[in-house]
Amino acid sequence: MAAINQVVDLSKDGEIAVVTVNSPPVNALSADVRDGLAGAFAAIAADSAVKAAVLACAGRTFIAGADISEFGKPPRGASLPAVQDAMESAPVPVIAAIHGTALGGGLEVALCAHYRVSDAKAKFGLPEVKLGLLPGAGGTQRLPRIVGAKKATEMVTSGAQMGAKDALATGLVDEVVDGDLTAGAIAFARRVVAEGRPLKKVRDDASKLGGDAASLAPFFAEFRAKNAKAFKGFEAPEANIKCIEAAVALPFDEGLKVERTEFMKLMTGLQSAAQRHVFFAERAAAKIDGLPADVQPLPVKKVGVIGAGTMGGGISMNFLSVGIPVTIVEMKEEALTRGVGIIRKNYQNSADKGRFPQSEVEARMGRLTPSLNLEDLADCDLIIEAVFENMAIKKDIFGKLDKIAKPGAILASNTSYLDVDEIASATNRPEYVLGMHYFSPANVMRLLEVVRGAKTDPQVLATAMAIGKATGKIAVVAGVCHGFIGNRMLARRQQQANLLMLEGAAPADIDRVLTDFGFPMGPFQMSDLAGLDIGWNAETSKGETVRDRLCEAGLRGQKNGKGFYVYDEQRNRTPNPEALAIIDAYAAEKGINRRTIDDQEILERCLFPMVNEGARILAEGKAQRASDIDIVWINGYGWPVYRGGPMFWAEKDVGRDRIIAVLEQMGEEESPVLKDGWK
Ligand code: TC6
Repeated sequence: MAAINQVVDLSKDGEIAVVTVNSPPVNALSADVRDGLAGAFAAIAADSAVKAAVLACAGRTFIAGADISEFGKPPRGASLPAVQDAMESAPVPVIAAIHGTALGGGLEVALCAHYRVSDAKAKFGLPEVKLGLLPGAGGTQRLPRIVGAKKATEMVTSGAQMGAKDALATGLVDEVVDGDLTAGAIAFARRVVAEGRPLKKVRDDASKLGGDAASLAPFFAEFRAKNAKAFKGFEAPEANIKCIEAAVALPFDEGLKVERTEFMKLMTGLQSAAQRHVFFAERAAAKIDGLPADVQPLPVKKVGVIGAGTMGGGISMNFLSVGIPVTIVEMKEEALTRGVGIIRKNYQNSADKGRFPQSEVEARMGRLTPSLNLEDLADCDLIIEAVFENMAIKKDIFGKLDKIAKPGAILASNTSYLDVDEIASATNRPEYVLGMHYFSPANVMRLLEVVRGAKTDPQVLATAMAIGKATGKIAVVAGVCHGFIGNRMLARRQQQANLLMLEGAAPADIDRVLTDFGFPMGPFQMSDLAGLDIGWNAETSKGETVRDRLCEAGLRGQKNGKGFYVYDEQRNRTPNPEALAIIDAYAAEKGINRRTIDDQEILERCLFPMVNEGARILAEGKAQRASDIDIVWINGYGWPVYRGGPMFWAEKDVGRDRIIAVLEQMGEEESPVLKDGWK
């Protein structure tokens, strides 16, 4: 085997050349890989003994895309189009041998081979839209020429992957190989040569597009309308659709020009920068600062959950769904039966929607052991407490658990605000105690704040992070402080929203400004959804806050159809005049001078203090890195992913100077980290 460079090899099996990319972890198309491929295909073109070439990859996957870490940097090495051209116009047939995931630029390279073969597990996709981009290396022009414009539109706007079976059916691959893939690809290449099959170029065949511009126009219109809600705020889906329209309407090279123009617009825009930031931020979040490299997570084979309410039930489902048995404990039979019933109902709903077969509902429920006895948690490796937010109750439970749980078992609290160190102090094993803060609904929301106590053992922390990942969560490490990362910042937004409301902004306007920004819901819609009376007590209510007065007037939110809004049977909402009158009267009584407040002030006052709080969290070391804060807000609170999270937005969109200026006007002291910046 001859090395073209350190990441690409060229070898020969008789008259068949084999080009192998070996660039861990995912064979991304870095400058070195592009240079290596360019060198290999130049050598192949110059070697008259070569009759066909196979392009394969070593390691876990075929090329998984362009190297995202190179984006935005000065170009280096051979260009991707040059590499693709060298393959497509090679004098001999080129066969791509695909395993793992052929994604983005990886699939676009494979589409320049004359034939494609794969193993049975291979997956294919153009996920650029998730990075705020479009497949800018011909993917929007070549893919529809194989799978049809309709299927291609779905794939490029969702980033969804296609399995080998469908790839074979659509002609995206020519053969699915059993056994050794490279050997199978070489055998395939020999057949192509022996049969004198043509050098098929995807670009030349428009027969599978599935229609022309006129006949497909209704499809595109419908597709846009159907997905308007999902695409709201994002620039990339529309740009992707435009390119597929160009593939249908224009000759190949003209279509490529449209693709290039649209790609460059996205690539130089803020949305893609934000979404690329999120890609790396998600992966960075899994890394724990200061953890010895050799720390291995402890095995978690059985989980205990205390509390069968909404949180406890949702938390249990995460484990049951991935095959881990759960013992769920409640105090009263009735609450236990109700909680278990809700878990079954949720699974049944999923089965009814066709997400998995009925047998899976039974398999998952079969892993659940309901109990009224804490002692039944004695053999659990991880026990998560999800009861009422009350320190005395939690300490009592942890004291008991300490005696019941086996040595080495991890004791976690799902508290959203309370001091995890104080909870740990109720045990003789504080090193085995931490917070695992889930977000409701806990079986759906991806965020998990893992709260590291002062004494939490590194291995225990690593275990909580690993089990979070294994159950499909994005886990972020937080330090002990009131509300941890997410709720601590949310409190600042809520505080400003309440002040704005008293100073004259209508709740519906505050909600509108935040939903226009990209949040799925504003703070007052959220209060109505959660219930205005959460944590409110009729007996002790003294009418001191607007919330007290709304509750005293019988306004409870969505549950009784009236809160800040009134709701009809379809849950359509309109501002509630009764609530507005209560707010007016309250403000008058407090002597607040009400005024008209513009949208910019609403937005800045709601979000800038949050950013400041994020900076304080960083200064105190309660978050490991600014990007972790972004991940918390995107995955737990609906921050729009195309704005990259609050810290990214502050730094790259608004600018820290503007934030500092507004905070100063508001009379709020800025964190020094906000002044100095963060990494
Ligand atoms: C494109 O192709 C555009 C073309 C337009 C033409 C110009 N680049 O996810 P994992 C790193 S856009 C650089 O944990 P898995 C990742 O950061 C691209 N680095 O592994 C991590 O590094 P760390 C279209 C990348 O097995 C490590 O690899 N392609 C890239 O769970 C392991 O990653 C995509 O969007 C990359 N392209 O999943 C595919 N990909 O260890 C994006 C990964 O230092 N990638 N890394 O933290 C994926 O979806 C997944 O990584 C996976 C493997 C399914 C390939």
